[in-house]
Order: sequence, then structure tokens, then C-alpha cells
Amino acid sequence: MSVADLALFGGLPDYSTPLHVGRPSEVDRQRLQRRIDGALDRAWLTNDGPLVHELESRMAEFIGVDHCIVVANGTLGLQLVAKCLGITGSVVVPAFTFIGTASAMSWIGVEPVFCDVDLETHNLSPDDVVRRAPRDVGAILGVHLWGRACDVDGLKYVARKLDAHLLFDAAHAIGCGHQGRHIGGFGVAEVFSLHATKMVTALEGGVVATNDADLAERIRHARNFGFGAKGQVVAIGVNAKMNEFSAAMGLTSLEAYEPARQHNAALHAAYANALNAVSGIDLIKPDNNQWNYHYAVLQLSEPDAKWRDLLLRILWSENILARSYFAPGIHRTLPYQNSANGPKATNGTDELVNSRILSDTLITLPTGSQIKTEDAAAIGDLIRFCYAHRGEIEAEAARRGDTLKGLSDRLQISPASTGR
Ligand code: T4K
Repeated sequence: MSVADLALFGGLPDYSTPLHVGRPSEVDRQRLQRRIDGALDRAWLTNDGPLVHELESRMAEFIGVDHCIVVANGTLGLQLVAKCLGITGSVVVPAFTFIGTASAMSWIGVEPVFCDVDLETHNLSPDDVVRRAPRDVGAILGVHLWGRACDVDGLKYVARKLDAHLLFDAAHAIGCGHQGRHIGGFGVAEVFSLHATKMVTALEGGVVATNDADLAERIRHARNFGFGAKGQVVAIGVNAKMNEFSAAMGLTSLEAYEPARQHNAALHAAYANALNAVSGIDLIKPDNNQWNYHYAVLQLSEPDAKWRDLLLRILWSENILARSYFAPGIHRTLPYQNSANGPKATNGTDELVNSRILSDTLITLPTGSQIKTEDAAAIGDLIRFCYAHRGEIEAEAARRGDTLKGLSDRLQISPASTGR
């Protein structure tokens, strides 16, 4: 193969149909169909139905917590926790995460205070929280990014000092663990996403996990317009209920978790095998053996957004739709860039440096049942080839400047501007 064979420079793409990040995992369709038929036969489609109950008890067992409350999506789960804890004012949020973590809080009138993440773990840095959090902050919302656990002890210590609630966005972390315990039981509550792109999916859905019985009860009421167990209104609530079809999918998908994890672990091994010897890139690894392998994230050792974006264009033109999650960092997005701690942030120190570096250096590669191990090996080989011929590729891209821009537009790649 030569540089001229790259589809970006006119060669034939490696794949005729796109390989995605975030393809829904395969489930046993007959089981799913039986569950859906059961719901139709019962003519009970939502409002605390039997499949929702079953999903809640199966999730509680899987995660190892006392209470799981299933909701319509992860975003509503985060909002219900914050509302039911009475959090007002501001909440610490990492600047480097999916936009939904912060916007969930803004939408209920709680102001996100962006803090930096650790360059190694990509998770909220307790030291930076100490530096930036206002003394009266209501909560710290850690995110177990890519399913790798936050520094739970460090954040717990800071939360206690600040007299703030500690909760976790565990959207990526189903099946993951920390210090021999499942993620789900840390802080006052943790919230998982069951979106279509997640390892366990209910199409749309979320799970609030907690060991606090009172909080669990308040969330149950709030998720159903504030109705209590006897049908009387006991609180102000919202409609955050999950329907029975989603619960049917959630149950069937939960049953498919282990094969999905094993498949993703094999993809990781294939990516790692192809890329191990390449200096300048690391495939992020689990910090323990309790990981779902859902995200395959490459970290480029130099903060070089131009090369990262060129690599993304190369991959996209081969029909490998890798992503630059979560560039440009939430604090740099339009709604937040002029906020009190946007890019021109606090203390004259500006900058959430690590969030910016990660925004410029990460590539998320396709995983999931649609991807075969030989695809992962071939994608790894392609990236290795690009590194071996980096100078030549950059020179050719520079020579074609405008033509490539047109191609990128046609491919709808604009990683930095779309945050994808
Ligand atoms: N906190 C964190 C840390 C999160 O990551 C998320 C969600 C949340 C909170 C909020 O939880 P939810 O309220 O969503 O439960 C996707 C998901 O839409 C989003 O749920 C997820 N995080 C985020 C990481 O990824 P996008 O912008 O990448 O979505 P989209 O539509 O581009 O889909 C990604 C890829 O998946 C596409 O390339 C195609 C593929 N796909 C997608 C869907 C929906 C499929 O193949 N089939 C599908 O049905 O955000």
C-alpha cells in the first residue's frame, strides 16, 4: 500500500458501508419479541409495568445496589437525583465529558462549574475541584468517563470538606468496577444511560442506582408526576417513566452484556496488537479487570489537533466513522463559552489545560457487534501505516488543501466544531 492508495487521496475506500462508533449491541430477537408480545397481551404498556419492575430488580442485582429506579433516559435520571436532593446554586462538573452532563444541570437551573480532568484517567481532578469550586457549591458530579472509575476517594474527601453532595454520572460505566465494587454504589447516587449507543440499551433509558432508601422513594414519586404509592400526589414531579417496550429491550440487552463485553475485549486486543509498537499513540486501558471495553479510545501523545483531525478524515474517507469525543470541551461550547468559567476562566489562570489537551488528542474507534476482530486489526494497521508515513501524508494533504476541505464537507466531518 502507498499513500496514494488512501481513499482521502482518491483510492477506493476500505469499507463500502460505514463502520460506526455506537452501533447498538445485538440482542436475542426472539426473547425481545416474546417480551413485547407479553406487554401487548397484557395491554399494559407503561406506568410502572411488570417489565420495568423486572428490569429494576435485575439491574439492582447486576450492579449490586439496594435500589434501581429505571427512567426514560440518563439525562432525566441526573435531573431527578439533583432535584430530589434539593441541589440548588451550582454543581461541579468536569469540562471534558458529554455535553449532556452539564446541560442536564443547566436545564433545571443549577449552574455547572467546570473543573479540569486528570490527563491520565480523563476524570475529574479532585485537586482542581479544590481550586475552582465555590465554597457554597451544592454538589460534585463526577463522570466515570469511558467506564473508568473516578478518583472516588479523592472526590469524597473534597465533597465532605465542601459539605456538598457527591453523585456520579455513570452513563458509560455499566458492568464496570472500582476497588472490587461495582460502579453504581458510590456517592449518594449514580446514573447510568441505557441509550441505543450504550453497552446495555433500552433504546432510550436510564437507571438511577442508590443505597439510600429515602432518596429512592422520592425519585420514584418524582418520576411519575409526584404520585405516591397509594395514588395520591405527594410531591412535584415530572414524567420520566420508562415504557414496557424499552424495558423489554433493556432486559434482553442486559442478558447480552457478557458476550458483548467479551467481543469488545477482543476488539481492544486486536487494536492494541496492531498499535502497540507505534510510538505517539496509546489505546486507553482499563485500570482493573472490571471494565466493559465499550469505548476504544486512542490518545495521541502530542496535543496536535491538526494531525488528529487529518487522521479522522483519513478514517472517515475509508468509511470508518471514528469520533473525536468530547471535543472541544463543554466550557468551550457556544452556550457555555462566555459563562463565568468558560475558556477565559477563573483566577486569571484561564484554562482547563487538560480538557483542552484531551479535546485535541483523542480518537474513539468503532466497537460493538457490527465490528469484527479482523476489522479492528485492519483499522489498527491503517493507523500504523499513517504514522509510518506521517510526513508524506501531511505534505500531500497540504498540497491538496482546498480539495480536502471539500471532501471533508461532503463527509460531514467537522470534529472540532460539532464536538463529535
Ligand atoms: N452523560 C454522559 C457522560 C453521556 O455520555 C451521556 C450520553 C449522557 C450523560 C446522557 O445520557 P442519555 O440521556 O442519552 O441517556 C451519543 C448518544 O446520543 C448519547 O446518549 C451518549 N451519551 C453519547 C456519548 O453518544 P452522539 O452525539 O454521538 O449520537 P449519534 O446520534 O451521533 O450516535 C452515535 C453513533 O451511533 C452514530 O455514529 C451512529 C450510531 N447509532 C446511533 C443510534 C442512535 C446507531 O448505529 N444506531 C442508533 O440507533 O451521542
